[in-house]
Amino acid sequence: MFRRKARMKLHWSTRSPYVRKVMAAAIETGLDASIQTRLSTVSLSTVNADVERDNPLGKIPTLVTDEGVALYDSLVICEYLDHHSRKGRLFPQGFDQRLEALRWHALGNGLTDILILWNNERGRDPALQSPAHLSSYHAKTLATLDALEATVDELDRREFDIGHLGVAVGVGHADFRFADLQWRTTRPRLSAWADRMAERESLRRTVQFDPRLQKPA
Ligand SMILES: N[C@@H](CCC(=O)N[C@@H](CS)C(=O)NCC(=O)O)C(=O)O
Repeated sequence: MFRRKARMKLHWSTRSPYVRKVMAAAIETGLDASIQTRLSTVSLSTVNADVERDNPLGKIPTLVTDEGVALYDSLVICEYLDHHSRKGRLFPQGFDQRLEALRWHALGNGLTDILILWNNERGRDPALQSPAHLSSYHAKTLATLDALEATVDELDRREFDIGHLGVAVGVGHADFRFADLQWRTTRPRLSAWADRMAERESLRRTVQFDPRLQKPA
């Protein structure tokens, strides 16, 4: 059969949780084969000129569509893919359902944001690290994981959407960068839910890895 030529370009890396979310959304929506990934290394303290040409924010993921339009951030890209989907629906149509999905996504994505900031802070020269920032990131991470432990059954009752993806990527990033946190030991419901999510094809095929430290399983 004819295969659609891969024409969309995605600034991508194996380490980024936001990229993971977009690639998982591409798999969920059946559009992954239409995306050409381009390894783009970014950090808060450097500028990647190649990424900046497509996105002045210099962030990944950035998707350049068939028409040459650059899209960011990850949630916008997910909605674009969902709109062109031949398969699932990640963004519910009705307002109430959509708002609920976006709220769950915001919680999971907010967790990801905090973990990224925390990992950046603790990766700085110890003399420059701010104890106040480190302890605030720690406290907010634990509070978010506790809130998810208390409410994940509600999420579990919903049909899979962008909310599940946002939360699964957030807790996945905690596993990836903060194994030392051992968040699972006191949060059995969230841990079991995360394990079930991780079996989903889109999440199985997008497990993060750091090529400097490890090879994919
Ligand atoms: N809100 C953005 C966050 C993207 C983001 O911060 N990506 C990181 C990589 S994981 C990045 O590009 N960092 C470089 C920078 O912030 O300059 C999204 O959802 O796409």
